[in-house]
Amino acid sequence: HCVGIIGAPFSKGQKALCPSPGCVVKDYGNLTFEDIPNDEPIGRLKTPRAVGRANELLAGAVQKIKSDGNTCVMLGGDHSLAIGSISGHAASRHELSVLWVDAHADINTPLTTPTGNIHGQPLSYLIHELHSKIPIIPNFSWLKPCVAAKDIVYIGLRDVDPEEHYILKHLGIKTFSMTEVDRLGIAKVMEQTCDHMFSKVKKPIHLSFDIDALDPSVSPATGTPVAGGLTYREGIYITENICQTGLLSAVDMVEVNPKQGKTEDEIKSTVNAAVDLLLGCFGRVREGSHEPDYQIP
Ligand code: DIR
Ligand code: MN
Ligand code: MN
Ligand code: MN
Repeated sequence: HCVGIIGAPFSKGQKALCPSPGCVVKDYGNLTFEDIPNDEPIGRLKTPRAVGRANELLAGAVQKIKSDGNTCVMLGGDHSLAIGSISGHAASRHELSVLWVDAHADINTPLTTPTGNIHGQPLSYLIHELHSKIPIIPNFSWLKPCVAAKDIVYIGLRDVDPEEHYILKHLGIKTFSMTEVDRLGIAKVMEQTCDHMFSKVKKPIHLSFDIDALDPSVSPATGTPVAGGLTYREGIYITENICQTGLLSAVDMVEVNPKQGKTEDEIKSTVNAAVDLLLGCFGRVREGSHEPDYQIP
């Protein structure tokens, strides 16, 4: 099978990486997002038209990669891009499981958002159960909710707004905050994540990985770092484990932002972590590996 990579250098809702895993990689290039003049806020929502248009473009690109039969890797860009990535993925697959690895819940609605930033809202636009809470927004008319609350699992939460916390509880969404990671350890968290995702039918998995899920000591070059995050090893364990399910169908790697790095080392560490997480998604294992036909010379 082949991995299709799409670059989405877009940051209005809040670098291209080149992994070389043991699989075929097809580069679908970078999307170009035109500027939208006079993109005035609507209520608190910032740059809604640009975000809507960018996600419409991205949804089409992801749908194409999936219809080509490839696993899709979307390199962001901020997490508002999950709106297009998950929509495009869902358009070619009946139902998805979404694993959201993030310090934040990103489930504010346009009415609950404290900041107006759409990177804090993508899940509310995507979840069937919240459909009635989403107002009409210009350039979002193409969007239809496509995931069920029961098909979402979070790992890494540690900065959740009160309104978001209510929504998570109200919809009964499965969450493993950093408290559960501390209590259970990452191996049990992944066991329970898989139990939850595979309780009925085995749906394709959409992994939406916000690099700020990792501790800022590992990935400082990101817009909204939060102390007390996943270690590098916990992050890699998540990706190795998801790879093993054989159901990984699309990955977002988002909020990697070299411009937020204070030093070259901060940027390197962040990008390096993102690359290693992606390699984990596509079969790199820490025990090492070899070709099936290898012989000792
Ligand atoms: C906050 C912060 N909950 C918001 N969210 C962030 O803006 O909705 N998401 N930083 O990445
Ligand atoms: Mn996020
Ligand atoms: Mn985040
Ligand atoms: Mn974000």
